[in-house]
Amino acid sequence: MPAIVLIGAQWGDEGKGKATDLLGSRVDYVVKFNGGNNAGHTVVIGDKKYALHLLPSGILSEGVVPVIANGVVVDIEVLFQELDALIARGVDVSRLLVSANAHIITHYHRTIDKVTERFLGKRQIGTTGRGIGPAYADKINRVGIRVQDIFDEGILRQKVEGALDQKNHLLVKIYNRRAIAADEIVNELLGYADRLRPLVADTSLVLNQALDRGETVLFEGGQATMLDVDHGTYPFVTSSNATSGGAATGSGVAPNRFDRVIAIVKAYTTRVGSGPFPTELNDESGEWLRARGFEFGTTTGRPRRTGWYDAPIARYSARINGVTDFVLTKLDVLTGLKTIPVCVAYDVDGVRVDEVPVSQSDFHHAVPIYEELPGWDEDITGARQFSDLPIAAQEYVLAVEAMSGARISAIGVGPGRDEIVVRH
Ligand code: 2SA
Ligand code: GDP
Ligand code: MG
Repeated sequence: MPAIVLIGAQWGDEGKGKATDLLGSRVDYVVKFNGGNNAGHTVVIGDKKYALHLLPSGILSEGVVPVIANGVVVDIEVLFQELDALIARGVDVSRLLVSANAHIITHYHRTIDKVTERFLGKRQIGTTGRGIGPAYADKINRVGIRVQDIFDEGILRQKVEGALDQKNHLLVKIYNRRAIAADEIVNELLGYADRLRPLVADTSLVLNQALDRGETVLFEGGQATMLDVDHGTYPFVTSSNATSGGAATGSGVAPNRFDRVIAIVKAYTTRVGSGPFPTELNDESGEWLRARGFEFGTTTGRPRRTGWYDAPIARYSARINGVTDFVLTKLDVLTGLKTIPVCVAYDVDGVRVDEVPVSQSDFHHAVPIYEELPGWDEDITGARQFSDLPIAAQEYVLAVEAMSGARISAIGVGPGRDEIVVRH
């Protein structure tokens, strides 16, 4: 399995960090190809808990080369803070590589993210406020600053001045904020150059050469399918391609080199931020799921919205991403329910719809059609084989698998590194 893509099937926080960490011992490179420090991946190793934002989860695996590829937006201050925090905990971070083509999140991107959200009022996206959208907007507008620009003061100054021409007009005239001086940004970025220089590489070349040697590369998606800027619930999405196609454009590794696409899917559904969510529960069941699953943002601490499993979303993910395997996580959270509702289709204005509707307004008012599956009471956190699971839990997995469009190859039964059932 030389090139594996691992992505989120729903709205994020499915447990991608744990799944990446699990595969870590068997891979040579772990590549982050989209997003930035809006991601929040929790990895639990023994009694230690790590929350990673910008760094790929593979940084915790000995011998793995973690790579921040060209598709990522990098807040360099955050990068060094995260590295320092790991160094203080004894993690070896010396192998990290950062693409020379990755774009940089600056102070003005963070400011614009926050003020735009405030001005949107009721229509706000519920962003993480990390400057992600404005940094990608600059990339597409061709006024972005790339990692390589930091090593050429003349170019850097020119680019920052160009970007600020537009931004300052917006900040001062529209948002009533103070103008940002180019010098302030240039000096801050130049201050990072010496520490950053040894990490910077042509990561597309490095990764393709590794694949040529038969080494294994894992591409770890940030956010998830339903937050993808093209395939998610636009405009309530992040600003990058979190689907498997993003692994190719975001890394410079061609699509025909990918062997497997693993989608992480939670045994129920959560979402942070605004936007449609058909199976959302605004009652005690939703509270129960949030408390049992500890559903609070890893980056912002925000309570996550919660709801039942949505099979049309899983099927949509299987299709958009070319999923070869699902990892079904957090099955243990459902223990104790008498019956478990699973959404099998939607009712849209009195018509049964089996797929995620292409019309956003249809999706907004889609009403889930549920099938009730029997629950179980037994503690399943000690299960390691499929046959260790109670029959009702086995049947839940098989029923969900039959509706979701790809094989469920592993099942999460707890947050710990070893709390997993692998199906052979
Ligand atoms: P942004 O900041 O521009 O990417 O926000 C746009 C939308 O994308 C959602 N988004 C996320 N959803 C779930 N998890 C994310 N990461 C953190 C976590 C979130 C946190 O792992 O818990 O801590 O709050 C993540 N990142 C972005 C976001 O909610 C907006 O809906
Ligand atoms: P990511 O963004 O997809 O990496 O997911 P997060 O780390 O933001 O959120 C997933 C949360 O679920 C983390 O707190 C994990 O430790 C936890 N987790 C992962 N898999 C399981 C599981 O199978 N069972 C339980 N109970 N927790 C899990
Ligand atoms: Mg997360």
